[in-house]
Amino acid sequence: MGFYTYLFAQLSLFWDRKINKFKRMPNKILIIGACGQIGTELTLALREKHGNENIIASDIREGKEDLMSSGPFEILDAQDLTAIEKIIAKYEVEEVYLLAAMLSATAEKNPMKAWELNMNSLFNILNLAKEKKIAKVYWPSSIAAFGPNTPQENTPQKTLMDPTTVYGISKLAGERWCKYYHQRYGVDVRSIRYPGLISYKTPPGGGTTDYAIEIFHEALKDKKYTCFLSENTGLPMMYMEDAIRATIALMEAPEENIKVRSSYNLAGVSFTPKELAEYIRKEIPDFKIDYAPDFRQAIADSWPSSIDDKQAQEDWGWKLKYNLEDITKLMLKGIAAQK
Ligand code: AKB
Repeated sequence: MGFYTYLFAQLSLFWDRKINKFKRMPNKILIIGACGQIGTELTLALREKHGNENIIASDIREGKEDLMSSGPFEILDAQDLTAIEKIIAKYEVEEVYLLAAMLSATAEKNPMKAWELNMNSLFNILNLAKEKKIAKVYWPSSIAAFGPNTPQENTPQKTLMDPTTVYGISKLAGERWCKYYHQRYGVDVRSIRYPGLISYKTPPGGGTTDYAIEIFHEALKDKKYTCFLSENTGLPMMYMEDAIRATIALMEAPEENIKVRSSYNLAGVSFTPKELAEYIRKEIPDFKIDYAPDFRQAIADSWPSSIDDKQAQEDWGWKLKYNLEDITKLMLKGIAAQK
C-alpha cells in the first residue's frame, strides 16, 4: 500500500469513529430502581430531556403505566452483575443512575438484607465504571448518613457522622467507597444526600420521612392524621421536583466543578409535623392531627433538623424553588386530582 493510500485509510477511520460517536449522541442512560419514588419521576424527566429511547428504565418489578409505556424497560435485579452488564452492552449505556435501595424504616426490620442490597448494588456499578464499561455514575446518599453526634442545626458538609441505622451506615459506607473509587480509579461518580422527599405521583418506599406524604393523603380523605413522629420533630424535606432538578444539574455540571466526591448536602425546607399540620389547616381548616410515635421516632431523633448546602450552591449553582407553602398547595392539589 502506498503512503498516500495508507494516510487516506487512516484519516477515513478517524472520521468514521468521530461520526459514529456523534451519531450515538445523546448518551444512553440506565436507571436502576426506576419504578420507585425517585426513579419514576427522574426517568420521566430524563426521557423528556434526552428522548424516550435514550433512557432505559429498569427495576425488579414493573412500575406505573406512563413509565412502562414511554420508553425501554427491563426487569433487573440490582445485585445481578451479569444481567446489568448484558443491558449495558445491549443499549450501549454510558451513564447509570443507581436508585435501588432499602430505606431507613424497612431496613431496620431486615438489616442484613438491606446491607446486602445497598452495598452489592453499589459495588456492581462502581466496578463497571472502574472497568470503563460505563462513563458516569449517580448514586444517592441521604441525611440518614448523619447521626446523633452530628451538629443537628445547619449541619455542615464536612462534619462528624455516626449513623445508628443500617440504612445510614450503608449510606455513609457508600459515600466513602464513591470517594475511594474516584480518587483511586478516576471514576466519575456523583451523589446527593437527599432530605425526605415529598411527592404525590409515586408512593414512598418505607422511610422515616414518609409521614410528610401520608399526612396529605389522610387530610384529604378523613381530615385527620395520627403521626408516627412527635409534634416537634424537625426534619429537612424537599419537594420531588426540586430533587429531580438538583440530580440532573449535578450530573450535567462540568467535571472540574465537582469538588465533593462523597456526597453533597442539600438543605430543602425544614419543618416539624406540627408546623406542617398548621400549613395544611390553612387549606383544610378542620384538619386534626394527633401523635403516636413508634420505632421511627428514634431514627428521626438521630438525624439533623436542618442542613447547610452552601457547597452545592457554590460548586454547581444549586437553588431551591419550593417552600413549605408551595409544597402544601401542590400536594393537596395533586392528590385531589388523582381521585
Ligand atoms: C428515609 O426516610 O429513609 C428516606 C431518607 C431520608 O433517606 N426518605
